[in-house]
Amino acid sequence: MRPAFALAVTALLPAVHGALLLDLLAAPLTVGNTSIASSASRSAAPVSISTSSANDSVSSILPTSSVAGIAAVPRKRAAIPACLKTVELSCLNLAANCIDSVNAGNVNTLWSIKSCVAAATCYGVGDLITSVECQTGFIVTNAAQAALPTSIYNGIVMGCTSCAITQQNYIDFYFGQLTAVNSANFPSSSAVVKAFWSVITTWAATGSTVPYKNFNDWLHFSSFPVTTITTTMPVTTYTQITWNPNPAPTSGAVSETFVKSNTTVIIAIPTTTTSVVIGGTSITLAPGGTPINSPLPPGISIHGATIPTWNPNIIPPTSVPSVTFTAPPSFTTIVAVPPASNSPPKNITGPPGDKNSDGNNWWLLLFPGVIGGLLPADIGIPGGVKPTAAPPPDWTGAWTDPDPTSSSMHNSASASSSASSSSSSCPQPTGAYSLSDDDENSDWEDLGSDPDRRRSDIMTIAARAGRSMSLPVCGITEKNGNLVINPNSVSLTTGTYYTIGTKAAGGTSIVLNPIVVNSRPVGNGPKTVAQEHIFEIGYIRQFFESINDSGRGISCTWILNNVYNQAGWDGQTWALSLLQEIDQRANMVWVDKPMNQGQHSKSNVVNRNKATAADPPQKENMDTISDFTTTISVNEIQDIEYFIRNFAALGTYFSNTAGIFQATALRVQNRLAQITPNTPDINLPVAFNAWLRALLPTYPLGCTSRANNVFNYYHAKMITVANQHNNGVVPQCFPLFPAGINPQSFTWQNLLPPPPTLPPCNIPGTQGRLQFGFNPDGSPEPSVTALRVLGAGRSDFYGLGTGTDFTGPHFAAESQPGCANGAVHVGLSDPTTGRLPDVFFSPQCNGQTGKQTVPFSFVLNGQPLSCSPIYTNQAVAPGQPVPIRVVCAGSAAAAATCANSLLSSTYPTGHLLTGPLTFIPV
Ligand SMILES: *[C@@H]1O[C@H](CO)[C@@H](O)[C@H](O)[C@H]1NC(C)=O
Ligand SMILES: *[C@@H]1O[C@H](CO)[C@@H](O)[C@H](O)[C@H]1NC(C)=O
Ligand SMILES: *[C@@H]1O[C@H](CO)[C@@H](O)[C@H](O)[C@H]1NC(C)=O
Ligand SMILES: *[C@@H]1O[C@H](CO)[C@@H](O)[C@H](O)[C@H]1NC(C)=O
Ligand SMILES: CC(=O)N[C@H]1CO[C@H](CO)[C@@H](O)[C@@H]1O
Repeated sequence: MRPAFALAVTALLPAVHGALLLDLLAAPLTVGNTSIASSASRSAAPVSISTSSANDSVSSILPTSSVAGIAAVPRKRAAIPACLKTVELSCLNLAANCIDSVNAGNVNTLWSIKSCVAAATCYGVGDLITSVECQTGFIVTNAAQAALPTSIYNGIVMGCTSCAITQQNYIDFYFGQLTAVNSANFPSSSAVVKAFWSVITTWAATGSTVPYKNFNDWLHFSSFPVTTITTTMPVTTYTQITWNPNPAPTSGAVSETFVKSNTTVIIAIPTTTTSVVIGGTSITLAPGGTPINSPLPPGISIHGATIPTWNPNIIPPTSVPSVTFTAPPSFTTIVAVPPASNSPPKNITGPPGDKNSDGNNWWLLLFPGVIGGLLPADIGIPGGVKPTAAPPPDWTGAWTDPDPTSSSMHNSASASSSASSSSSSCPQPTGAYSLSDDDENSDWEDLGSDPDRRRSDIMTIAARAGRSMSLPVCGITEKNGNLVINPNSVSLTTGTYYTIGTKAAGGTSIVLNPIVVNSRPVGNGPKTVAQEHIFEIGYIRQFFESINDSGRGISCTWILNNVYNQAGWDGQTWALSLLQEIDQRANMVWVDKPMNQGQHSKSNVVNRNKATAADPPQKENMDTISDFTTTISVNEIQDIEYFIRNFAALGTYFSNTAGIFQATALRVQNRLAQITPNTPDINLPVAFNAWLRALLPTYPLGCTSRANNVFNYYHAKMITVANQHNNGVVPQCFPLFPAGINPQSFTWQNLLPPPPTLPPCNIPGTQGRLQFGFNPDGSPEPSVTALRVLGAGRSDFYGLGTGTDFTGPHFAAESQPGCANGAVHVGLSDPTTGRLPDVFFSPQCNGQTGKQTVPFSFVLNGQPLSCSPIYTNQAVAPGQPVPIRVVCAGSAAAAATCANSLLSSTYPTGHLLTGPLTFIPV
């Protein structure tokens, strides 16, 4: 070993002023006119991101009138129980009324809503805002809230504007608000309310009373929202109960008397299924004596039997301490269940004007949580079960639904559902397509990602630039204000429009046509055609979530330090570069909404939701089909058929856009290949390709099984509706119903970019030294300074250099003066001082992974080089390391010829090093 002669690669860089290429010393600075390679072949040049012109998406981004079918537009609706914390019940009623009352227009003027002010005092300001956020999906902050209006303050202090709030003022206000919201629960004692007030006076520290300024401060600063919970309105579930409308003998009766004109038949109450003949007519009786299978024949009566009455009440969830009652548009009351069988029932009053079928607007809640009396028809109980009636099995003849509203209850919010068409001819499909999203797809990217247009509802809170990308598992969220946002608005104008034709054309076709258009097509009407990213922005999130899982152990710290917060070759973060690789016109098409990401069928496949036969895509909308005649139902059925046809064509859509998907995935993969992490924990482009290779095979079956599930569910629903309302007949107006579908599949392999052929060992981020070979005395000749394996943006080789990434000094080549045989000189070059052809690094891993001491090749223009390093024996100064000049060529013989000629002409006291170039990780 001769450590004194070992080479300090980087140490020499500054010493050789202006050098472009260092062997370990000195290539003259201006190497110009090299014959090695075309300088255009430099693959490591920063990639400029082409963006569309900044103004062409404006029209599609401005908030416009309400957009049918965009689920994120919050609707005014009754309080969602899951958005409320558990708290004293009078307070809970105030909080429920408050969040009932919030909408897009008043989300930043909460303190202009009296019930919100009252609720804040008992529920906490921050927790109330959290509940508002949960209810509305808005981002809400204390700071954005307008001041408490003096009109409300005046009401609290009984008109004495300059007075501070006294405890008695507060108690009066609190009880006044409970009365105003029609609370079913009041505090058990005034001590409860005094305790609420005491918390406020302690905070304000203004004595026993609190002036306006301090109370207003309390509303703004006393506490802040905690992590937002988001939830969706629990859907009332429905249970079918078979309904036999025939009279039944009273309980305890021992005989049953049938009368038909002058004939009377008396039998003992049967204990088995029995037939009885009255005046020539046969009736079948169930055990207990109730006639079954068909209506009691005309002219026959059963003395003393009781005609059953249908109880349409929703059945509250069992074993709950309180029951929530809601009514559209904004009525919520939460009522404690009476604690014991001898407790008095709770008498609940519905919203003003609401009446049940007895003409009352009150009902009772009895122990242990059952309803007494009749609920008005529009009252809902979240988590409750709504019974619907169905004819008993084997029933023939007339059957009347005892509660015809129940099967159309699902439409409860739309009061206009009674517009009916009495025409017996088939209703023509209308142009509008208006199925709403499946809830699971609506906010799948934390309000970022792939929306056709930005969410206009958010813009009242914070104006936003282009599309964005989140990674909630690592805290990259809208709420945290650190979404990755494309500053450029990218909008498709001229592009391909994929469509199976309009809904109005009807029919059963699932032929997908690509049509080139110059701007957003009309499709099925305004806002029914979206510009979609074929390769979704959300895949970046899915990929990083997958490598952040416990199995792989890549931490958020790693992901943030090396990707999300790390500047890349062009100075912007890698995360933004990845977003911009996707958010490009080349990756966008026009497509009808039913096919679109963020809306319908493709979302279900990409998000891997709605995957079962019992819960197929658009289940909630299909559940609302209630008849074959009302305009609402007919339009809905036609929408469903159109949706199913689009779903059946989804495989073809994937297939036709596979090239776009693959090219975009490849851009992402190559961009990941540019990254040099601080530590070599994962090979990003390789992991990305493997992740896609595991994901994409789920897509073909994801398309066909969901399409079949949704059709089958639709088919069954249509039969149910026919049995209930149309004597079992589905009108021949819905062509897909009898025709069925044959969903299309596709070849997932066409979407997958070629896997990188990168060496499996010594991946980017690995540090180490070189060993140039052996001296004649057998001693190895290593480099002194550590080098780093670099992501070079290629799918085949890495870079090797001394910087933190490939924009820093790394190996490059120039022609070797004095050698006519095409040999090159390989050394370190700083790309910022000049451009030379890159030399890449190819360790011979022999199947091994991790850090490995292995031979390697330098690679130029895709060809491995043979090298013949020269120990020059010419230190720049006494005591300094001796430079090694690495001479390489396409063959070992050519390299040796050149090296020997240099040795005799330039380095007479030097010698050649023999043996392989070896990389030694540290
Ligand atoms: C490169 O070659 C061109 C013509 O071949 C010559 O004019 C120029 O001076 C050369 N530059 C250097 C740095 O040798
Ligand atoms: C967009 O910008 C171009 C050039 O700046 C201009 O000609 C065009 O009218 C603009 N389009 C819109 C919709 O403003
Ligand atoms: C019952 O009335 C029918 C005619 O309605 C008659 O033919 C029959 O004889 C009557 N039977 C008795 C027992 O009176
Ligand atoms: C419930 O209250 C209403 C008035 O709010 C009253 O008319 C009704 O009789 C009460 N019902 C019972 C059972 O107490
Ligand atoms: C889903 C998952 O495993 N997430 C992990 C991501 O990494 C952080 C640590 O940085 C973990 O806390 C998360 O659990």
